[in-house]
Amino acid sequence: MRTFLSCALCLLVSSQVGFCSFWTASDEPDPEVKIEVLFKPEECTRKSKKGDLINAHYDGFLAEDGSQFYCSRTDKAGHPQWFVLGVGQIIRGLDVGMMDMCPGEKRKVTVPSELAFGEKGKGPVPPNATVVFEVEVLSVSRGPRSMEAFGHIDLDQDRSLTRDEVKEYLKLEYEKGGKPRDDPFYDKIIADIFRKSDFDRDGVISAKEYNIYDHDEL
Ligand SMILES: [Ca+2]
Ligand SMILES: [Ca+2]
Repeated sequence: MRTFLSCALCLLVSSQVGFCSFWTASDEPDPEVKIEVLFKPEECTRKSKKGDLINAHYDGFLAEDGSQFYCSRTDKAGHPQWFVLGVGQIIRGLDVGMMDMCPGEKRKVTVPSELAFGEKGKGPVPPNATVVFEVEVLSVSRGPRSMEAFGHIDLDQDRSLTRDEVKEYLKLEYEKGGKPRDDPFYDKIIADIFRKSDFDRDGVISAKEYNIYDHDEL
């Protein structure tokens, strides 16, 4: 049975391909997603692209009456959310609407229902609702999901990733970017990655689990 807790919803329901599965319908950017840039930092170190690991806040509103149905700043203890961009971990409209964003950038993204919660709606989102997200990207880093990256992460080359292997990889990536972080920082990302990717909960991410969305990069 599919369980969708709230609208945090699709955004966080990466392991359940179902409600979110309409993202596979097309890989073309959809002209119906409307993007307004609210703030763009002067310096842009890296622009988000498919497969990147993103850390962001997003607030969700109904276009019809402006009522708020999700707020990442107060829900989930106010932690910004981690997700991989462009692979169906978030609603299709945001996968499209959050491309090419710089760390620090803020956007207002208006998403038609067919690229959001569809004709059924979800929780507080009624059927056929256009939704508006105000998103703020906090960090953009190279995502875990390419088989090339898998090979780099898998230090002992046994075709599965342990937490230690993932941690080593993240450390290297952040050090390369000139921003080494402390252990709790990495542990939080790793917990999130394993929650979303270790489908059989055996404590390692197999090549199949790792690459479940990325058929086009095989
Ligand atoms: Ca390994
Ligand atoms: Ca596993």
